[in-house]
Amino acid sequence: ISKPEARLIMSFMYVAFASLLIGGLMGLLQTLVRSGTFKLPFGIGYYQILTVHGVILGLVLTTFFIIGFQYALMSKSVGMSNGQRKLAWVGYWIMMIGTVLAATMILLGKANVLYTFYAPLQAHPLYYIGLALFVVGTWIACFVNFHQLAKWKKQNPGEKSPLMAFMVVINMLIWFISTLGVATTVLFQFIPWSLGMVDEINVLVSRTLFWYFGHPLVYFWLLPAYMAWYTIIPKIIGGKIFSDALARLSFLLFLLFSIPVGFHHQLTEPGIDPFWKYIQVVLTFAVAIPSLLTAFSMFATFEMAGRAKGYSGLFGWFKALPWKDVRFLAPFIGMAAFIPGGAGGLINASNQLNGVIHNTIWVTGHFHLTVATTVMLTFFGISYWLIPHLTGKKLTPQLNRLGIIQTIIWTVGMTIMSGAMHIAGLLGAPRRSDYSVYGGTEQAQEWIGYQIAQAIGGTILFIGILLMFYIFIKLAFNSSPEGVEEFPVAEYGDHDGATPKVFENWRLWIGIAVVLILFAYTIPLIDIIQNSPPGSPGFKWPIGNS
Ligand code: HAS
Repeated sequence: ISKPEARLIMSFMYVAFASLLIGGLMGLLQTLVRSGTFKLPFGIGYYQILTVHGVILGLVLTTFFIIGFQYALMSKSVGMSNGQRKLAWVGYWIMMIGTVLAATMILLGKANVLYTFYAPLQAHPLYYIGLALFVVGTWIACFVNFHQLAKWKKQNPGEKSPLMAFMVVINMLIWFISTLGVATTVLFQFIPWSLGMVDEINVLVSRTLFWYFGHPLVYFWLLPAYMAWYTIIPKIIGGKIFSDALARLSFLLFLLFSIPVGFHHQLTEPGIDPFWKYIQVVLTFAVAIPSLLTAFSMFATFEMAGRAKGYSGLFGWFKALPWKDVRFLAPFIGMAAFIPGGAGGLINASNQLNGVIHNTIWVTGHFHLTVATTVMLTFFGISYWLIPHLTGKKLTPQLNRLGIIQTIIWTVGMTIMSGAMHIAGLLGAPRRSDYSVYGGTEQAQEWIGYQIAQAIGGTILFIGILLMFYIFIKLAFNSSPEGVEEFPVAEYGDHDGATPKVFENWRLWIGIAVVLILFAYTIPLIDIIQNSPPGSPGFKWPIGNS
C-alpha cells in the first residue's frame, strides 16, 4: 500500500479509535447509572449519553473503520488510482462534516433520540442534516470501491475478480441499497418535520424505513469481519482458504437476504400485516445460512491447516492454532462469541420468543456479543497488523503480549456484562431505561444484582478500551525494530478452480436482491400508508422538541 493510500486509510482509523474512547466512556457511565450507584453530574441526561454511545460506536466507529479497512483490501487486491484516492478524500471530509454536526447537536442535548432516532422523538434539524451528509460521504466510498473493481475488470478481461475486492463490493452494495431507506426517511420525513415545514410524521413509515436499513446495517458491520476470517486468518494460521466458491456464495447470500428482513425488529408493532412479518421471518432464517456456511468454512480451514502440519485425530488441529499470536487470538474469540451471539439472534427472530425478549436488556446483551465482541475483536485483530503495516512499523512482541492481555480483558468483561444482560432480560428487565426501583416491585428487585454485574463487566471493558487505545497509539506512533509488518493475504487451497462464472454476474444478483426487496416490502408499505392517512392516530404526535 503506497504512502498516500496509507495516509487516507489512517485518517479513517484515527476517527475510529477516537470514537472507541469517547463511546466507551459513555458505555461505562451507562452501566454505572443503571446500577443505581452513580448519578450523572452537570445536568447531563441519561438519554444524552445513551445517544452518544450508540451513534459514536454503532455508526461512527464502525463505518470509519470499515471504510478504511475496505480501502486497504481494495488497494491490496485491485489497486487505487490517484483520482479514486482524491474522491475517497472528498467522501471522508463529507462524512467528517456530517459527524461533527450530528455530534455537536447530541452534545448540546438537542438530539436525545438514540441511534435509532425513531419518531415521535424529535431532534434538532442539524442532527438529521449531519446524518444525511454522513450517508452521502459513505456513498462516495461505495462508488470509489465499485469503480476500483470495474477498472480492474476492464484491465483483466475474463479473469475472476480477487476475492477481497469481490467481498468489499458486496458489502458496499448492501450498504448503498439499505441506506436508500434511511436517507428517504431523513430527507422526506425528519428534515421537513424538524424544520417545522410539516407538523405531522407517519411514525410507522419512518420506523419501517429505519429497519429497512437497520438490519442490513448489522451485516455491514459483520461482513468486514468475515472478509478477515476468509482471506486473512488462513494466512496467519499458516493455512489456506478452504473454498473460494463457498466464500463467494456466502457473500452473495448476504446480498440477497440481509435486506428484506427489517420486520423482525418490528414483530410487536401494530399496523403491519402478520403475513408479511411471517414472510420476513422466513427470510431472516435464510440469512443465517451464510453464517452457518462461514462457520463450516472456518472449521474446515483450521482442520486443513492442522492436518497439513501433521496433527491428527478429531480435534488434533486445535493444538496447531497459533494461540500466542494476537492477530489470530482476538478474531478467534470473536468467532467463538458468535456461536451464542448467533443463536441469540435466531431466538430473537422467532415470533413467540421475540415476545419474551423484545425491548428487554436481553437485546442489548445480544448485540454486545455480536457487534461488540465478534465484530470488534476481529477489528482489533486486524488493527494489530494493519496499523503498523500502514505506518511502516512492526508489531513488537511486547505489543503482541499487551494485545493478548487486552483480548482476555475484553472477553472477561463482555462475558460478565453480556451474560448479566441476557439473564436480566429473561427476568423482564427493560432496555434503554435509567435506574429505577419501579415503585419497589418485587420483580425489579431481581434485576439489581444483574445490573451491578453489568457495571462490573462495563468497568472491566472500559479498562480494555483504555488498553486498546494505548496499543493503537503505540502501533501508530512509537518507533519499532527495522522492517514493516506484513499484510497477510491467504492463498487458495485445493478448491480454487471450482468457482462458477455466474457468481460474477452482478446484474443477476443485484436484480434478484431488488426483486426480493420489492416482494417483501411493497404490499406492506402500501398497507401501512393506506391504513394511516394523515391525521390518524399514530401519524400526528403531540410530542415536541426533545
Ligand atoms: Fe441481531 C437485534 C436477529 C445477527 C446486531 N441485532 C439486534 C440489534 C443489534 C443486532 C444491534 O430477529 C438491536 C437493534 C436495536 O437497537 O433495536 N441478529 C438476528 C439474527 C442474526 C443476528 C437472526 N445481530 C446479528 C449480528 C449483529 C446483530 C451479526 C451485529 C454485528 N437481532 C435479531 C432480531 C433482533 C436483533 C430479531 C430484534 C430483537 C428485538 O425484538 O428488538 C443472525 O445473523 C445470526 C446468525 C449467526 C449464526 C452463528 C454462526 C457462527 C459462526 C461462528 C463460527 C465459529 C468458529 C469458531 C468457527 C447462526 C459464524 C469455533 C470455535 C470453537 C469454540 C472451537
